Amino acid sequence: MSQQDQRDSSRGDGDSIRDRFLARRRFLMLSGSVAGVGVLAGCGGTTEEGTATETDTEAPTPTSQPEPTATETETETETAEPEQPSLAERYPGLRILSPEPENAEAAERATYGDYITPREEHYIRNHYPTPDIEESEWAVSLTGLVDSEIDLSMEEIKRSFSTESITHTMQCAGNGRSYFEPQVGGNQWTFGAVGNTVWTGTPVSEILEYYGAETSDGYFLTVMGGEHPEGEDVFTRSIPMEKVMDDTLLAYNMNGAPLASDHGFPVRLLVPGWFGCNNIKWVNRMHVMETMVIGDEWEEPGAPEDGQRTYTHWQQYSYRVVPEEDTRAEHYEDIPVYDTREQMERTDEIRNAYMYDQVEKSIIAYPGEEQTVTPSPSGTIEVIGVAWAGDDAVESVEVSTDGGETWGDAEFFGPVGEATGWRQFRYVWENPEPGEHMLASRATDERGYAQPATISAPEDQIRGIENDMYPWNQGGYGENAYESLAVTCTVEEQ
Ligand SMILES: Nc1nc2c(c(=O)[nH]1)N[C@H]1C(S)=C(S)[C@@H](COP(=O)(O)O)O[C@H]1N2
Ligand SMILES: [Mo]
Repeated sequence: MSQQDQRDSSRGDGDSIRDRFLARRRFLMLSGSVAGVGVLAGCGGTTEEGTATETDTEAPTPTSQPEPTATETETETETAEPEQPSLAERYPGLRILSPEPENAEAAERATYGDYITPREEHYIRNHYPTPDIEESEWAVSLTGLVDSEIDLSMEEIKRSFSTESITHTMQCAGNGRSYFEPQVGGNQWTFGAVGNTVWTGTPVSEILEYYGAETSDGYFLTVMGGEHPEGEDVFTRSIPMEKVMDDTLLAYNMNGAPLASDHGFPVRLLVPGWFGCNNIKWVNRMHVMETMVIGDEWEEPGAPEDGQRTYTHWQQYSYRVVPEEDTRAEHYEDIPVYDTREQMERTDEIRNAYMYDQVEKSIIAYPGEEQTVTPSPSGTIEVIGVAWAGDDAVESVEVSTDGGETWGDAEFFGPVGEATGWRQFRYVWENPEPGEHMLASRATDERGYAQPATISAPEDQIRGIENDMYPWNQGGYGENAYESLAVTCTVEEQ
């Protein structure tokens, strides 16, 4: 069955939830009571039917939009939409990289002094404008290797299955990209595209089991976002079934509150411990399959123009460790190991690692960059920060107060949650000398993998972490060298 046929068959039955939504929407339209109906989705992930359609005038406009129907235009002019506060007004703790699409990171290192990152300080990474979605109109379709293809309403997702919470350190794979030399393209994230929050939602495993999906190891759940403007690649990731069945959620709640639109309202995928890109926002389709999305079948259907990669772009071309010498990443149907660090150890089998499970990393929150600090009455300075290693636990953190020459052990403090949330650390710096110092932190995970010192040069052409160097790569992904996050501070005379 081709992908197109599968989509068509998922729309075929006369009384699907989607049909009921359409009927209700039509009714509301006719009765004139529809006000700012959000994106009409649950459309089996098609690109032919508009997704990011009705945005108000203040909201970012997609680069290309489907023609609005007469009815929609009338409805829009009749309804005065309330003005949306700007990104900066909504998130005072963020440094804005681009207002449209919204990209912003934590502005201060002080964000990394707390266990839970408040919403106002959690980074935002969008490839396309944030869609304006009406929860009651939204559906997530389940297609592919399942007993019956269906559309799930938000009500069913929330109420028909169990509810679970998990702490997850989410980091954009591009965090630290600005430290690559020579510079690579894309948003120049420094340290701030990472945050630790509590996510609540439905275990995807329960949904898959209930609808008779193929859930054996080796299969994939390909998950798609519904916000791409017409003609743009669908934000799609293929998540290995082992991980899906282990702890992946369809999350609708962040830090105990409903998701903000920017973070994926009404529902996003939450892949604990894995790089941000896997955590698809505004999910509208989940497709069970034997391989990752790859090849023509996933590029042509629905591709409005030549050169469009539709479903494969964000899985196969982007989010890969591509050294200077490669023209592009090698595409695979499956790989023998998913952990990103382990992929980078097996570069004979996996030429360009995929950004899945996050690599070990840490950041100092205090003292901050260029900060002048005064020792305590007993003559010490407490260095604090956080460390994480994807879905592996952090084993230890060391701190250097002389730019990496010598190291001392830090100790953990603060709440202990799942391994997928970060750990807070403190290091008591005894008898700091007045003057300037360079501080660094180095995390080691439970498998013994430690942060390297530096980023390699492109000429090194390395594909994994070698000789204490993180591989320079064309996309600037996965950076975790401790020197790039070192802070310079000045100790004052007591
Ligand atoms: N549909 C969709 N999902 C998406 C993205 C996107 O652009 N579209 N960006 C991804 C990337 S690259 C990251 S790092 C995280 C960011 O999540 P946040 O904005 O909630 O921090 O969302 C991921 N999910
Ligand atoms: Mo990202």
